[in-house]
Amino acid sequence: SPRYACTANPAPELFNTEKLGMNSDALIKDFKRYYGTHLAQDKGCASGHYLYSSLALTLRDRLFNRMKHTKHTYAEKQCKHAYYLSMEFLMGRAMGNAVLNLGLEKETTKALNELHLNFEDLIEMEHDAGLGNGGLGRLAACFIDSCATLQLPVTGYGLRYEYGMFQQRIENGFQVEKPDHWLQDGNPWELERPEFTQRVKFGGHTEYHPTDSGDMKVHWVNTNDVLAIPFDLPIPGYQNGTVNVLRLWKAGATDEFNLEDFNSGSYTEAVAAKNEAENISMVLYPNDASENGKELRLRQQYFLASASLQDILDYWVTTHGESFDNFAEKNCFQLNDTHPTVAVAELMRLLMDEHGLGWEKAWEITSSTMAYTNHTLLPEALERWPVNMFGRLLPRILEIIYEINARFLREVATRWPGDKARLARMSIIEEGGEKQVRMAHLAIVGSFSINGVAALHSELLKKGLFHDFYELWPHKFNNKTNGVTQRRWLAWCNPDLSELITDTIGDNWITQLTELKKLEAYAHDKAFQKKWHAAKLANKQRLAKLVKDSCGVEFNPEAMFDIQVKRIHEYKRQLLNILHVIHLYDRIKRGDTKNMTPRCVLFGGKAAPGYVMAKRIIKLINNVASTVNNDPDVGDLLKVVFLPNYQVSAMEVICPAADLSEQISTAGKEASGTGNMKFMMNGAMTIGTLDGANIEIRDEAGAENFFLFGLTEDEVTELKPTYNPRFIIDNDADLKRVVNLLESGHFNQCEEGAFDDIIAAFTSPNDPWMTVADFHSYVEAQQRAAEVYQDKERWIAMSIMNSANSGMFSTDRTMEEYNNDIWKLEKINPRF
Ligand code: HBZ
Repeated sequence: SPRYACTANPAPELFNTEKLGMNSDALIKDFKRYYGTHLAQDKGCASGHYLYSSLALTLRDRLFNRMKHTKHTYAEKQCKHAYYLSMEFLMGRAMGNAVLNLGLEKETTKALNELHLNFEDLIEMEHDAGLGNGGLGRLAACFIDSCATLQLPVTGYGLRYEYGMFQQRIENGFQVEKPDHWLQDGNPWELERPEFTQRVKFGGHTEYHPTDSGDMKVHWVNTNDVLAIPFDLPIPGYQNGTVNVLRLWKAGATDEFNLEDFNSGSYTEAVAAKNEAENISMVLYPNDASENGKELRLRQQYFLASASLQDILDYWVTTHGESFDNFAEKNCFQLNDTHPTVAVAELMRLLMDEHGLGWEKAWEITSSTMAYTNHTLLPEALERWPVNMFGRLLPRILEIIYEINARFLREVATRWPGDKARLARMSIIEEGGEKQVRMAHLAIVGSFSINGVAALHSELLKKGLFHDFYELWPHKFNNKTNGVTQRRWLAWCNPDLSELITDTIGDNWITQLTELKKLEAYAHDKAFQKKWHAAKLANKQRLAKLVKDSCGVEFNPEAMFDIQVKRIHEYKRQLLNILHVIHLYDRIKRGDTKNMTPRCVLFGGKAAPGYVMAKRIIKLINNVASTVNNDPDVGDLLKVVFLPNYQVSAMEVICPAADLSEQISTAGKEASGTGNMKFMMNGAMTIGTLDGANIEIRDEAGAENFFLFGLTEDEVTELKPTYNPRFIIDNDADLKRVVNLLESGHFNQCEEGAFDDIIAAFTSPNDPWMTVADFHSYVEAQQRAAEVYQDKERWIAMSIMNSANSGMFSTDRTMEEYNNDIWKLEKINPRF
């Protein structure tokens, strides 16, 4: 638009950005100006929202100045840049993180005190940015935090969903979904950038026109275009002057769209057409493990890939002109699962159709800049798109995918002549029945690096799912064990423990998490143990208050806090946990309570709205909870809650308060897990299977500081053909009583048959999650944990050992590895 063309020639001093004060006086001055002038508030209306906004805007100024400066420094250095393409960034709240990373904690508190305001109250006003489902989305948020702290030139690209992850209410024990209109009060942390708007094509058809040189030029015409409008979010590093960018795209209607319909006089069609365009970034799909194959989802994926790549290529052309010779040396794209993988074909299209490169050159660039991270082995989560739908929506992209596939299959045929079955297995296009595009195969063929997210997971990818590809290209495969950022997940969310740690070993751990190892020396120090325990107790009191406020149940902070929070999925086995709760309840009812450790069991997590079994499991947990909590025989020995609406800000209260972290997936099913790392860092003990990153957690903590149970991945595979859960139940008196209680309808007195489907599922020989197989071993591990908990000193020592050995689970380490092995970026210090 001409409005954004650079025509004026202002005085150079316009571009000298003033440095803003970082003390409480400067903060107060800005706060008052925002509150009184910018937001026009006065003494009549001290609503929390405007107070929150005034502080947010005050902080944002300091972030944006650094963001601008960081960007200029990158441009000046002409450094290599990496782009993290992800359909999800589960950011949570921004305010606390901004204050911590700007180094303004003391000054902000001081400023607010002088204004008779309370920092915690303002923080609670902020709505979570829930632009993700779970682990994969939160991982993206931790990654960009660590990149900024490591001063790596990395930009995140995602979608600015109008509605984030749904809000979960519990009604009569059932999950009810409510829309999450997180933007309704505005978002002070974002900056709209209309001057970088892009145009994304959909539909239409392709035409081939010969050029003067005799080549064919492809025109993708008659398309329905959608505008992509970027919004930038500042991603601050830890007190280092770097502020990177997360650029989120919002969909908008083009002008012609409106004009055409306006001219033909059809007002309603014009509005409807506008909606169709704007719908693309309307809502986050709430499925975390299965694909629903909806066309709107494919639109979202292409919208993200196309807008982001065009943005990056525009920047390249402005800075380097139309030569792409050095492009691959200066750019790298990390694909967060297959969701943005259509980027492989889109980059080919842009390089060939828009920038005139030939196939070979374009492929050389594409296949040396794309890198793919896999997050799951579950077959139902592997993305496939019907070829018909794909061709209708993205005809040019489908042509390119076919050509990529044809060339790829020739390579396979040369390597394994005559192996038809292998060709069919490896093809990007799945034949037989409705033809499908296999997005994982496109990602593998188009990328120079393919990684899993924990050691076991990466091995299983090579052994199973991607074995054929591993045989062809072993050098592409690597592991990058996940992590979490200790800034949010220890320094920010657990101030009492952080202070104790810093007082003891200094504060280097905030950017060098392996420093925590020094705490080992204090594991048996009585005075230190006492302080460690006091911090944990205070955190448990804070969580008890949250539980009381949201569930009406009293948690006794002296009891063991036994916690499982994560998406509700059969493979994660919340069911196994609730069966153990029923077992404890049964023991209490039978009077078998000698030496029983009082426990408070907390569940939290959302079920995909269409996942019937997961929703039933929530109902079962709630029914068991109400039976247990209302039974006078149980008293303080056992309390159970399902905490509604588990989200990032809830985890900030939960993980500092946990004693026992439940990581109990069927071995071989959880790619990594990251909640397990947050709990460990905050001094919780893990009860877990040998799955995902649990294995590495146990290696680091020491086997004696981990409650291990269950079948290994090999044993699961081996047992499968002869698995007989009814036989196991009949031969385990504890489990038999649990199943009898369930079958008797004890937990569904006026809801006949409510749990029949659950019982049928876990008693079936075809139960893929093998809950019954692990029950006995789980109960034993729980009993060990309960016994150790009674030995307070021992438990505290183990808690310290877990925290002390959590050093490798920082995303700082993960990002160093991505950078050393995949991105190869130079660290840039903007010296703000
Ligand atoms: O990614 C998770 C894995 O289950 C977990 O083990 C791992 O730690 C984490 C980070 O690597 N996967 C997800 O969270 N997946 C999704 O949320 C998802 C979202 C949309 C989809 C499919 C999966 O279409």
